[in-house]
Amino acid sequence: SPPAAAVVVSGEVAAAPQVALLPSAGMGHLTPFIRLAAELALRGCGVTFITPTPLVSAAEARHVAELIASSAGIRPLEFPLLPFDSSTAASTDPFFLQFEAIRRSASLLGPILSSAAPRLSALVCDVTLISAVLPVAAAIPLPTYVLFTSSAQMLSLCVSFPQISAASLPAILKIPGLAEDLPLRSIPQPLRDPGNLFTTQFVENGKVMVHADGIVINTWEALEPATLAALNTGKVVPGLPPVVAIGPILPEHSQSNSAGGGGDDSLAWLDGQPTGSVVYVSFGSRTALSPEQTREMAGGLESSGCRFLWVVKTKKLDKEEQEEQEEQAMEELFGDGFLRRVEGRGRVVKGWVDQGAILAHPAVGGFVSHCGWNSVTEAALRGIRVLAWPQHGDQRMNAGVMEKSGLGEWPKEWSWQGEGVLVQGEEIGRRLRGLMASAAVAAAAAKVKEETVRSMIAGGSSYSGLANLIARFADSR
Ligand code: UDP
Ligand code: G50
Repeated sequence: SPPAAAVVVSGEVAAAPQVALLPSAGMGHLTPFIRLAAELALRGCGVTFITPTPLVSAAEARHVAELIASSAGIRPLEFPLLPFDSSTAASTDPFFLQFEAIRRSASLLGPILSSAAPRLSALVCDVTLISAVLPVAAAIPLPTYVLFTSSAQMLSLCVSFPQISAASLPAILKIPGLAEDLPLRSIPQPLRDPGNLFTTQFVENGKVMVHADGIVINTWEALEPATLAALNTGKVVPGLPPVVAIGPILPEHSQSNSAGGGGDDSLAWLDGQPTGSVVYVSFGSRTALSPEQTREMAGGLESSGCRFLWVVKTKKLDKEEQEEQEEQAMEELFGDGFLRRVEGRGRVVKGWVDQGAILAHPAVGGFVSHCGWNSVTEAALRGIRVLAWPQHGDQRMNAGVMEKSGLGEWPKEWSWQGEGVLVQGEEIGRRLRGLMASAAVAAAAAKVKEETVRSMIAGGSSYSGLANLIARFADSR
């Protein structure tokens, strides 16, 4: 059906709100913005999608292009960035450097936003950019909402971290208002270094969250009830604006997410596998395992006896991966004869796959995941049990949320990046076999799915959350 031309706000018909969306770098940040754009357009909002250019990864460029081509209702707006010399920055991570490049270009946004036609009612800005963008939007003035692309648990750390001295972090962190302690080993690695670029940004962003008009978050009541309650009753930080849970932001309504899949025929392969039998293995869009750990992973999948679909990444950046010699000794990477021995029950792919469609396929029953937040939400939506193996960033905190929900298991002793310890293939195989054989986990995962779907349909908490948000956008005109 065509988008409604107007929304009803407390009995009156108001003009449709005009919302500008400003994502930052990386698929984990872009994906929820693309989904939110589609949802808002579907519910009658005018949507302007701002793209800071140039983008970091090929995947981002393809997905933005597909969004613009597919949705007539969404207006693209290019935001050309100032040149940024990253050679002296206190990080080498290409995504953190792009956060910084966008942040340093924020002043250019003023004229772009104030001259937008029709006149904007609100801006939704990625959390990684908020401290740089908020003053620019306030000067217009334009009501500004944060989209928090990770868990409520992570949001709690973000808003309370400025109060914790990064110079002397205790081994166990206590976040005000939260019952559970947070071991230092679970927070994003760069935060342990007060001089790291990510830490500087994180602290600045955390400080200004109280000044935003609202915080929109891609989680839902049933998944993180206590944390959301603590955030919304001032227990974590006093004076926080409303934290509106709208997740999981529906993948169905948006584009297929197949952009530039390069003819991957994993779905056809899944068609030939028994129901619930296949373990999908992926560490997301920006995480490569070391060659040694990749070999152990291969050993683990082989010894598990499970059917599997494994997306292998050897480089953090997809552009570098594309340049890599395709023949770069897959055999050498996995160990002699691996591909031959697992033929028929295992499939290894390189490059982009349509993860949303894979997790929705009836043949898929398990997911070895790094617990990027989008991946956790997508697994919950499908009731796919997860074996968590966080690698960096917010992933250990997300894994904790995932495990608490009952969706899966997290072997907490497994190492992550920077610890320099290999997880042995046999151990991986053992944990995976156990997870796939567990009727208890299967039942708990099915329950998570049920609660997740209920939150999204009419009358559900996230459905209402989005409706309330749109009403706020309309009010602020
Ligand atoms: N994704 C995908 N195909 C891939 C890799 C990733 O569709 O080959 C999607 C995945 O479904 C998710 C997003 O990209 O929506 C990755 O975000 P996440 O937060 O899970 O992890 P990140 O890549 O940021 O580490
Ligand atoms: C990347 C990462 C760690 C990490 C996140 C990443 C988050 C958490 C939210 O994207 O998204 C967040 C990030 C940056 C910031 C404020 C909040 O300045 O490696 O936690």
